[in-house]
Amino acid sequence: MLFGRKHKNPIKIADKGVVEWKYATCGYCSTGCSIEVGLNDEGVPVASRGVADADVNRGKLCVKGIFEHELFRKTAGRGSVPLMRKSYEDEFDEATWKQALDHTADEIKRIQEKYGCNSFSIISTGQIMTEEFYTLGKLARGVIGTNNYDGNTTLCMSSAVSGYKRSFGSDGPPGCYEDFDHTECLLAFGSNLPEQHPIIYWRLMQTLEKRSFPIIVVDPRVTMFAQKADIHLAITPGTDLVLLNSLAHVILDEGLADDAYIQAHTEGYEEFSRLLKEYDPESASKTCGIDAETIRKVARMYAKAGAAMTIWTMGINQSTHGSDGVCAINNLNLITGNIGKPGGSSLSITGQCNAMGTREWSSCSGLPGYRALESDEDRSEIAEFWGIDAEFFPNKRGMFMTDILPAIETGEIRGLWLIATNPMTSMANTDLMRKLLSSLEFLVVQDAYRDVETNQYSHVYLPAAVWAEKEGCFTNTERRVNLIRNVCKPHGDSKTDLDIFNEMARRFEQGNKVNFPETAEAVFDELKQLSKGRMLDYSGMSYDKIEQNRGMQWPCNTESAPGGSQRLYTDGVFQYPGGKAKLLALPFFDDNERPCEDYPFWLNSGRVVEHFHTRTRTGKVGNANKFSPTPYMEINPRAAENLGIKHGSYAKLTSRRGDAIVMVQCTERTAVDSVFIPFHYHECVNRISLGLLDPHSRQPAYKQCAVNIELIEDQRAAAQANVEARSY
Ligand SMILES: Nc1nc2c(c(=O)[nH]1)N[C@H]1C(S)=C(S)[C@@H](COP(=O)(O)OP(=O)(O)OC[C@H]3O[C@@H](n4cnc5c(=O)[nH]c(N)nc54)[C@H](O)[C@@H]3O)O[C@H]1N2
Ligand SMILES: Nc1nc2c(c(=O)[nH]1)N[C@H]1C(S)=C(S)[C@@H](COP(=O)(O)OP(=O)(O)OC[C@H]3O[C@@H](n4cnc5c(=O)[nH]c(N)nc54)[C@H](O)[C@@H]3O)O[C@H]1N2
Ligand code: SF4
Ligand SMILES: [Mo]
Repeated sequence: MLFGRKHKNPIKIADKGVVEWKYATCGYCSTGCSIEVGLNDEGVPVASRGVADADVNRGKLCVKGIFEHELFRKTAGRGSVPLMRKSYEDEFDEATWKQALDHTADEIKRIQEKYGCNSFSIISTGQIMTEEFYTLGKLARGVIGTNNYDGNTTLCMSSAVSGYKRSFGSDGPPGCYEDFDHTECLLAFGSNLPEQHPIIYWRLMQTLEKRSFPIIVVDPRVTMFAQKADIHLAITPGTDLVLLNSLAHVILDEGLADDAYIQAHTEGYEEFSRLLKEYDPESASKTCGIDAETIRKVARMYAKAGAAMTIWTMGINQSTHGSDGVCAINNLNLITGNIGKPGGSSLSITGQCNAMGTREWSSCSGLPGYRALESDEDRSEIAEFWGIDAEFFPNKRGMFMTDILPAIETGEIRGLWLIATNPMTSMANTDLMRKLLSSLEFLVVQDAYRDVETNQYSHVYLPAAVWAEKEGCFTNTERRVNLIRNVCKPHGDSKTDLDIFNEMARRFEQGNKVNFPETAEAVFDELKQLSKGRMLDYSGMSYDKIEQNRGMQWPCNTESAPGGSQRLYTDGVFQYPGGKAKLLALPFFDDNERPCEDYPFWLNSGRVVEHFHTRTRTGKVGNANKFSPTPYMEINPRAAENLGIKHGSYAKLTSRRGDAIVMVQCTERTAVDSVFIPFHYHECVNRISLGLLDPHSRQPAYKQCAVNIELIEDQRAAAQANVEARSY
């Protein structure tokens, strides 16, 4: 047999007939890759490519980005006209935009008049443009006037937001990808970077080719990242806080802390160090499952490195101690002086393409530009800018998404507007979600796809344009604002989210007093004015400059470096009055549902590289869907053998909430007492997940609960049930 390139056919790159490339930013994850979409001579998008001179991705794209142009042509399930019906049990009728918007506005007014302003709720997303977020915020807070307005970022980033605020006095990730080039030690908590942020991982690998430094991955599962790590800490689920406290214990105990930094830039040391005494490695190891010597070793490596950084994702955020976990990471970096310096950072790896944009500008948790509803000054400033009465704003934020949905059951919430989020599949406890959404007096779903599961219960469906059918900005993990140029026109008669918000505003009396600019660029100019002089200063940016620089990092004024600022807190001055960061004493309480006799396995859930979330998009793109079209579970071969379950067969999982059928994949990636299921499939893991809430961030602990696993006798029926569970 012959091997080697010499004997193979040369690789041929198909000529797609591209005559023009248009600049955009990828619409899936928060890495923020610059992408170009190629149009043929008929103006049809036929190819995608990474932008070579973009600092983020340097010409690369992952498996999702490289097929992104297919979104425009794979239109199965896309919404092309508005739909309406009296009850979710009826069939939909097609409607004009005027009918659908008039009816929606009437229902909002009716519900607000009858039950009070806050009984109508709005839940949005991390996946529309910043300009759209800002406009929606203006509409929700300044015109409709409901305080029960939040986003799906509560399922995703709210622990990071809350943790940053508690430690530093403000949200805002302080570091950047370039920190990899300077760091001497990288600690990663609950992040599967190679699959979920493939291009950030590739940046890391590029650095490692030139210079070696230790990578320590903390994850109960042997992920691709764990396999690449120098040290993998297979932690007991839900106990990261204990490990973090213990690392800090060793650093203080062995005199490895940066005392000068602590003295100059932090407060709260006394109480913090007092609590840490309880977290000696021997005691901690009993809870977190990492042996004492390893804890000491990692603590020493981290503290002795010239610069060390921590990254984390959902393994920390989606936990009953998510916010505390983030603060503990910040504690670790404050006591070692690793904030705001090259290679020294607490860098939360963000989730959705514009999860940052919503934090900055949507007004979900406050007012635009990291302003707070709780501040008299901020309320007056925004009221004056929008031309409304400051009294119109509440002086405290309302409910989080995870409290809004249960409040349907108590009658506190009567009507709901869902924008680009699919809680029927993404929230824990599917049965409860079905009951809640089906009992609303009025549900309006605004989504690019009409086959999105939440639409089963809507009264009105508003078809939205997707990604580069629109124009606007996304902010990525490293605070880089990047641009999406309009590549092609919206599908069918769908409208951009910006147009939908603007049209809705006109249907309210107050909406005609407030200015709602029509183009994304004009909205950008408006929010830019509001950013001037603030931490998230955009004032040095413009669409053209953003495109030229392939994204610009805030803070960015006219005097900043060409691409903006790489890091925050370089001067050690934090956002709390007085400028000091807080070292927080964070006791650990074990409040998870744990495996027991009836439900002997830990259930962990997350993602795989080829799919994005609830698959409304990647489920339609053949090159993404073909890798894992079927709901499946990773289980350790020894556990499977004990249960008499074979690789490739179907098994039934049961929890206190419900049951689910999955295909069995035997792999050593999971420990004998735990299983892992990707959450991308409807009627799957969230039928059984629990999602206890973090007390500070109200984020669900999707990653921990207890389940039982059974062999299914009738495999044929199970296969059928499994097929039915995939809606595409
Ligand atoms: N391909 C793809 N990429 C994506 C997405 C997608 O859907 N598909 N979604 C984007 C979004 S919105 C997000 S939020 C990110 C999520 O990105 P990640 O957080 O990296 O992805 P997950 O798979 O949800 O979870 C990460 C890891 O947390 C681990 N974990 C579970 N319990 C614990 C624990 O107690 N402690 C620790 N330390 N770890 C634990 C899991 O085993 C898992 O490997 O990905 C983004 N990128
Ligand atoms: N068990 C378990 N559950 C989880 C998680 C987990 O790890 N485990 N992770 C959680 C996390 S981190 C997240 S972020 C959530 C995600 O949960 P969701 O936000 O519910 O999931 P998506 O499928 O991304 O939903 C986004 C919707 O927006 C639509 N859309 C896309 N672009 C546009 C647009 O431009 N305009 C409009 N109007 N619509 C658009 C899509 O078609 C899709 O229906 O899931 C959470 N749920
Ligand atoms: S890494 Fe994220 S932003 Fe980059 S191409 Fe892949 S999905 Fe898109
Ligand atoms: Mo997320």
